[in-house]
Amino acid sequence: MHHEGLRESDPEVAALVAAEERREFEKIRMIPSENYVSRAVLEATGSVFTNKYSEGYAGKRYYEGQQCVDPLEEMAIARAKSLFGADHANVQPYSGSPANLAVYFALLKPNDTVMGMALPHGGHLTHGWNVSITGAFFRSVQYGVDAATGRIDMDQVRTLALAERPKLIIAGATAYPRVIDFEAFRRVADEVGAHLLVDMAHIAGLVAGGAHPSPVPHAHVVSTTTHKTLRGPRGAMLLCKEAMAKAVDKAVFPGLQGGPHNHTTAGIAVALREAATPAFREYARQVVANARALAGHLAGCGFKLVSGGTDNHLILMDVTPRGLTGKQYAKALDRAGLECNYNTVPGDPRKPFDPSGLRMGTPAITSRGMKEADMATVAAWFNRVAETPAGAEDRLDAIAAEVREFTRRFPCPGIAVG
Ligand code: DSN
Repeated sequence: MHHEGLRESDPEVAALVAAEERREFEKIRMIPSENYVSRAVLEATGSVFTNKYSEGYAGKRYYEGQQCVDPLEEMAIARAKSLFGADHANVQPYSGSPANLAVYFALLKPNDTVMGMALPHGGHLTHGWNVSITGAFFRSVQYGVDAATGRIDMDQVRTLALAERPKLIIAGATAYPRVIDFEAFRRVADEVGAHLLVDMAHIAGLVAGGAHPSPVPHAHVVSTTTHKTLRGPRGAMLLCKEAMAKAVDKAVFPGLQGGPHNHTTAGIAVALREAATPAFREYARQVVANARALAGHLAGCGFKLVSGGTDNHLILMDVTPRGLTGKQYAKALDRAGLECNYNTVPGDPRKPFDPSGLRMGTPAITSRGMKEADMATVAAWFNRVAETPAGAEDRLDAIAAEVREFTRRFPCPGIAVG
């Protein structure tokens, strides 16, 4: 973008925006929850809808002047329902954590039992982890992955559910590289009389593009952020059956939030339209194909992959067998132009702030047009960084220069750096 107004009125912020554009252009961005949005999504999100207050829902607002917001929000809702085959959609949650909290508020009383995936096994803070409000105000029991396979074991999930009788079961993950069997989760939920919430934030774009089975037919409520594989602005949505619509809407507003971020709603509407195109289906397929190819090359270089590979957009590796910690390796990679994040691995003996693992994914690099053949090049850099002795910054800088040269071939959606 050109940002003339910003450059004129606030050159300091303009300089940081320009520097971030260059950074995003020059790096191989592989944090699996990040992406590049289109120019259209950026423009809608940066629009005058940011000026407007709209507490309430279309036709029932607490402010006048909703002539444009009401049709905008209704359009976003209609597109969300159509894309995911949902009965009802709420596009107002500010982001994933408030969206999940709204579901707790809609379906539970304080101290009710919830059962989600443990954070160190790939779950999310809001799935009942102890430092989160969802672990503090509710009685939380947690399932994990099987130690030998690195996969969710539905027999273990069922046994825990039968023993603990949760009112809400949460399926979905932030660091799980395998397909999740939502139908099996619903069977367990039905057996114990629980509601099923599926948090599909990481895989929403894959679901929209047909590259991962959809949770929508199985879950009572589905939550998702809109800015990961779905390639929209930072925001969230809740999808549910008609029977839960009123409770979900009431929990979001007035239960948890004030006015919706209408500029975000505009960006979400644009992203949902983009996600309904054949080009997006191809994108979702390519994200998974790239992740599989990359996983194969990394395993070939001797990296230890949790669960042995991937079915989706992300890869989780235990890097300690290579004599590294996750943090040390992530920092070295970032210096070399490869942006990932350190992460716990299931059963990690190390602390979350300096864990054993590295998490990476292909959503952003696939948005730039990288294909399976490019994954061999990327994996070779991962290997070279792993082999670089601590302190050899010059060698990391040399890799960063190669990465900069390589990324020039792949334009970034929404960024006009050349
Ligand atoms: N923080 C997100 C992630 O990086 O996976 C999850 O919400």
